[in-house]
Amino acid sequence: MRAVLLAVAATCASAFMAPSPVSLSRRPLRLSQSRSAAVRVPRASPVMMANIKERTVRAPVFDEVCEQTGITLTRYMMEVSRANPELRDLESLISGIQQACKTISSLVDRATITGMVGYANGGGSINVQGEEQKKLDVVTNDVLKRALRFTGKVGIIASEEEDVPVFNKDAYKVPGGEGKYQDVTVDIGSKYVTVFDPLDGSSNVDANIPTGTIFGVYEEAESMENCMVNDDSVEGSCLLNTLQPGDALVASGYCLYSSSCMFVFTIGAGVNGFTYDRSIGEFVLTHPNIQLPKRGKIYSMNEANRWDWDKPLQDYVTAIQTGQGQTKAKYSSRYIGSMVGDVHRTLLYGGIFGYPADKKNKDGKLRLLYEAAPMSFLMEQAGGLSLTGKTRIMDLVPQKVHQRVPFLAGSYDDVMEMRSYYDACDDPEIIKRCLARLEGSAK
Ligand code: AFP
Repeated sequence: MRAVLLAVAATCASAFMAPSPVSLSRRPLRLSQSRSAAVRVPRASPVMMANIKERTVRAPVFDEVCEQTGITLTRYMMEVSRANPELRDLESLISGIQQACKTISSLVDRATITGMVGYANGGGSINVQGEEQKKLDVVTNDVLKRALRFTGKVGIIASEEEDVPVFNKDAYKVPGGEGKYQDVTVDIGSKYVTVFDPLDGSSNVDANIPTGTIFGVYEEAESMENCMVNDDSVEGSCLLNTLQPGDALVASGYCLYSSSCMFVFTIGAGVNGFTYDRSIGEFVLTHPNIQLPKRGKIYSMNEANRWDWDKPLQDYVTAIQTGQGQTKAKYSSRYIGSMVGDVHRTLLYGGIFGYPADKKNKDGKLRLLYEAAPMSFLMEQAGGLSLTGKTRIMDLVPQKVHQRVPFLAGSYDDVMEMRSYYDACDDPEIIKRCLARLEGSAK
């Protein structure tokens, strides 16, 4: 088990001291080894922390490749489970997610033909975050829930479109069975907790702009038996099992619905990208071992919020726009407004993408559990870095399912350069926010 509490406490400590060097290892990634007495540790339960393990995942080996199909995602996962028997159950889980992605890809493709555009229920369907749900938000959530249920490996799900984490109770109802539940739903002893945003960027979908599904997979914690169907304590126990830090992720990834459909994911042994080949109905490995360039020339943020950003971030962006940053290059700007698309471009081209804190949204917009943490795992696995501004996102223990967090991620050197502006800043308000997040008192 990792001494993550020390790490999380340390990352903010350097708000009070000179910046320290960062070294990249698989995990844990430490931003600073020093600890300030002024920093208290977050309120983390044993359940939250129990699943942070040092894992050694063996990358699959492919002795022979079919010329017609290449390496499919299905075969990739077969080889993963051959090389790592302890990850056997992940094979069916990823298979369920890839199946859901194919279905969602088709739903998104055909939305204007089938009438699946616009708001759910003709408008007025609001999710727990106060956002109006699109028809596709509702349908894609259902598709993923069912696909995960069919794997038999997923106990709890937490979704952007669900108010609280659930044992997927509704999904277990027998169709037409008047509220009856199916008997065999989850294999005992092989349950995972899955978090997801079924259709991120859905406000863009009617305009044919890229969207995506984001997912993260955690191992169940020991106390999971309490989180059973028809158990009164279901909610509290499910919640406890779901609030795990990014460092406990077993797998994470996204599916991008764009000019082609891509499945990009990590199981902690690098990042691999698969493109959907509709002619054979399979995702095929097209982007093996994605490595983020150490530096990029692109920044990607919603600049309409610029005047409300933290001063250090404003100064950093001004520097890279005007060629006064560390590289002396003038950076270019790209912003889709769909996180999966913006992260995908950043993974391939480098640079920095973010949704930072601003005066109105002190914790930014993106959600820690099912957006920021899974994407941070990918960024780090591809050699990049992902911070709130100062703090490593993978260290943060979520206090709420839909908790928001500032997110600034991408090329290692670019993100470190951005951080140096925060390191040099002694604004008490920024330091207070940083500490609150680490202590777990942030909303
Ligand atoms: P929607 O899912 O409501 O379209 O929001 C998308 C998103 O959460 C994320 O994908 C984007 O990075 C971010 O919002 C864009 O937000 P702004 O429109 O405020 O720039």
